[in-house]
Amino acid sequence: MESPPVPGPDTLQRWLLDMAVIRRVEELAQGAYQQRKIRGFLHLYIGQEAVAVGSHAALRKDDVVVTAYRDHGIALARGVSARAVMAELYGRSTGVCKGLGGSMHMASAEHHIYGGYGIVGGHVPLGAGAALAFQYRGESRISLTFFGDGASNQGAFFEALALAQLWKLPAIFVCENNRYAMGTSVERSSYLTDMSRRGDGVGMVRWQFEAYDPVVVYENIAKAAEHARSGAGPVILDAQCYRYRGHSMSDPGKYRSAEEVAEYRKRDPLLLTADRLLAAGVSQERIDAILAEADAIATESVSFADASPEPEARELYDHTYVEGT
Ligand SMILES: Cc1ncc(C[n+]2csc(CCOP(=O)(O)OP(=O)(O)O)c2C)c(N)n1
Ligand SMILES: [Mg+2]
Repeated sequence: MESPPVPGPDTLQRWLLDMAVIRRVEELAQGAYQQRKIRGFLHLYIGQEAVAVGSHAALRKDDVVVTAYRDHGIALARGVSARAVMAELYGRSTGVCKGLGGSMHMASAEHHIYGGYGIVGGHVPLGAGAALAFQYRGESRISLTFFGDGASNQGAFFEALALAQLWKLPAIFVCENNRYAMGTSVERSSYLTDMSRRGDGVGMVRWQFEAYDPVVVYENIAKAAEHARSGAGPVILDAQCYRYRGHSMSDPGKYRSAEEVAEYRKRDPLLLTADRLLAAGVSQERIDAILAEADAIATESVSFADASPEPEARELYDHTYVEGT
């Protein structure tokens, strides 16, 4: 397989902006949660931004992405606006799911992100199903399903792999291996910690890579996408990453040390991308301007969400089934 073209400084600046928007949206969402403006669950993506942005860059617009509940960053990377994500977190009618989905259920047919699911591992068959639809209809689209290291021990996940490989579905399965499932480290839950090896049992093409730098993510997902799109069958990847914040807002994070988090922060996706830009001759002033732009986009999304109306009670049963069929 040929290597994809290395992204130039303009592309890298866009990726830095996209990752910085994700981070600021998450930081501001955390603040809004503490003010009780956002209720329910809130699982932040901070630290994993390179996975979402690098993957999106390697996909076509109409490829389908499916993920679990740590989904805000992935929706943003797919092109859902900061406004629509923040308003969804606030439960407002201007949200991407009209305020009825909330944090764990970001979905947009227009952006080809098919959720956002709370049942760990339960969504992996949906990614295989989307790929089956593409194969059945003779389309050259692929699906990319994200899941966690914790989900890699779940039954539905294994069943999806078995059928995907048997039918050579145009699917990529990407484990966002952020080292923890709630408070349980991957070493405590799994004998094999490279989750791509879950594919060995069914004979699936697989590999592991470090997913802190969006360029590296892009290169790996592009190779997997080329393989899946060619009709050669699915690919399973283990993307090594890290989340800086707790599992959800109620997690004090006592199962890991501050030193460990600090160690991973040295591989921060925004930092690595800024370093790449500096090395390419882009000025620190320009990088600061990108970060300021991200802050403005995220801040404005909060004002938008705050000013948006709540859905009406009568909408409770709407938007569940396809209408007019
Ligand atoms: C079937 C099922 N079992 C348990 C839970 C409770 N639960 C929610 S998140 C989670 C951890 C999953 O960790 P991982 O797959 O690594 O994803 P991450 O949170 O790290 O993104 C668990 C056990 C659930 N939601 N669904
Ligand atoms: Mg995890």
